[in-house]
Amino acid sequence: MTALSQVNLAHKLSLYFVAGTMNCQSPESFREILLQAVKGGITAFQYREKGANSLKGEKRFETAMMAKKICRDHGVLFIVNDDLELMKAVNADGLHVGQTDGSLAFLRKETEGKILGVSAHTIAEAKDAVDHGADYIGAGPIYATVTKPDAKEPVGTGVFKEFRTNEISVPVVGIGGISLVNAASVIRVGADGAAIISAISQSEDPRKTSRELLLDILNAKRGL
Ligand code: 3NM
Repeated sequence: MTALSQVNLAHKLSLYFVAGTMNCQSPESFREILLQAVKGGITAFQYREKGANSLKGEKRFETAMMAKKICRDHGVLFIVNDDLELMKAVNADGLHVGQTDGSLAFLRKETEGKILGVSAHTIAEAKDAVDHGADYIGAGPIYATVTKPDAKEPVGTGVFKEFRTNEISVPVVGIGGISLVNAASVIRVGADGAAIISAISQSEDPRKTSRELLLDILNAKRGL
């Protein structure tokens, strides 16, 4: 990826909503929540259909297609979590994988021309991901989270500075426990974006929350 497109990607990852139907009150409410989040100004969306009560097969495919259309209609980046076949089937903008989701060398080859994001909890994992051609890193959990049952211990906000001083040059987004309370601080300490599940999916007003998150994040990026 060129330096210029890295700057663009860092901007497109500013407010990164992550969700599957199981993160919403019902599978039916998923569409409305995504639509509201998009109207509120999310810049990227990751379709993460995972764990208990997640959709499989045709329903999963149809939901991904619907989500992609909403994102494309509004210029929002559309990334699929940990499902290479689904990413290809819906022609998403990219794939996001964790540390146990397969060989990065293989995944990088299979996602040629697409964005590849990798979750990293340590500097060694982040370096390995960049060495394998990851386009961005998801660092977390930054704060404690109840959304991911198998989440590791929080790494804290020092991780962004640590990654930068260790030559991680690709954009880095924080994930885990990020909400209106702390999104700006995550940016101020060096994150390029905030990846968020519950603060948007569980909000009483996902559009308003997304709008407020975006303003906080963009202001923090401008040093305001
Ligand atoms: N990945 P919330 S933490 C999906 O540490 C995910 O890699 C994490 O949910 C990681 O915004 C997490 O509700 C859950 O805290 C984020």
